[in-house]
Amino acid sequence: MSESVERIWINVNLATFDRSEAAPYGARLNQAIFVRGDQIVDIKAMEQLDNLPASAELIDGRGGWMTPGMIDAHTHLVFAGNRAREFELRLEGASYQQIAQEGGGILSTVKATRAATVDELVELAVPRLEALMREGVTSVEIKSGYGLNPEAELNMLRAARELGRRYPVRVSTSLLAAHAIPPEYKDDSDAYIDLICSEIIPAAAEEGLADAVDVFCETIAFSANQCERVFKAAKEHGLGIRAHVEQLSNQHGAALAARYDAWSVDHLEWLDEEGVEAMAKAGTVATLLPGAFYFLRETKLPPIELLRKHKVPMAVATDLNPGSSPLASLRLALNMACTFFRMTPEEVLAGVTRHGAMALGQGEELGQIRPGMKADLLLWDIESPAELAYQFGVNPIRQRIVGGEVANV
Ligand code: DI6
Ligand code: FE
Repeated sequence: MSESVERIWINVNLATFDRSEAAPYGARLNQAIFVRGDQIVDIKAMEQLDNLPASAELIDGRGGWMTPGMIDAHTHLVFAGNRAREFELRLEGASYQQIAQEGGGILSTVKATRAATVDELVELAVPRLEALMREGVTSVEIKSGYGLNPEAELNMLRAARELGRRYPVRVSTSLLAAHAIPPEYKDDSDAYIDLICSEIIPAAAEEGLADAVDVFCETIAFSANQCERVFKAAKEHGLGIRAHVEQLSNQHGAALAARYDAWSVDHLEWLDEEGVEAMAKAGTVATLLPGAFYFLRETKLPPIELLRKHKVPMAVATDLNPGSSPLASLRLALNMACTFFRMTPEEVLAGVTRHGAMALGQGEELGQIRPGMKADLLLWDIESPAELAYQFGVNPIRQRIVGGEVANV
């Protein structure tokens, strides 16, 4: 397809999520949207349309709603094995932390993932990725973190990159080597951090496999000091920074990551106001993960009011992973963020568009409908945008558009 192809969607209502639009959802009713190549080039009200370029392809939206493509800014969708047995154990009374401490949990997924080839990892991830795409995901972040040695960590990222080449979806990758302490370093987690900083990060950067690094800052994983070393190494290699923080306890990881200009800090149930202030100052996004909150039956709520008070942008993501959030539906995550966290439909939808893009360091190109942005768009058979957060289990998507091309799944 040549760069100059122009497509015009007419008769669409736009939920632009453009901050300069005053209406809720940045809504503009009855519009035409002009796309050239992979970019949005113009938006006009239908009544202001005069003669349209004869060469353009016209697509009639028939009064449907268009939103930016949905961005799932936190997933672990590349992995092998499954944790159904652990689910049974938890239902018999074991806790997530207990299972982790006894060598189950993340480490059982590590065993299966290390044994898989890159091709196998890709094949296993396909149904998860397709499920997300079918519901409107056009960008997805994928983490490593079940390899925990140089070869297996890089293989996970290779699988993630391969998924992005095979499918019409933008894949952004995070190196999460600091996810759990590997069995080989059971008694010397500092030596594993050395390995991450001196070998794994440089190799991932060299091969262009990682857009960012991620860490799990938690009593059952890595200390704030250890995470800081990873952030320093990431900075030296020009990688973005994100972090799992304040999920099960308050280790003050959010404030630390914000000091390193993190794009996003995620989970945040135990976040305090000091952390929120640090995030506001740094422009770090709060990525909320209601799937993990639900599946681990957490009761401590993330401090939504404080995040609102300090105007911290909030993203919402699935955290799709085998242990704490086996959730391959961003639409259901939207609903959960409303029901559990009392976020509004407008907030959660901004969380998978404008703020999801910011959480990936891509806020200048993705997540809003306005000229200059990439034409990643969804056309929905709905009467109001709130329906996308209200209902789940039905899929009112009519068209999925990535980089200006219709790419239905
Ligand atoms: N927090 C989580 O909820 C996931 N990782 C993390 O750092 C859990 C991953 C797993 O249990 O496999
Ligand atoms: Fe996660």
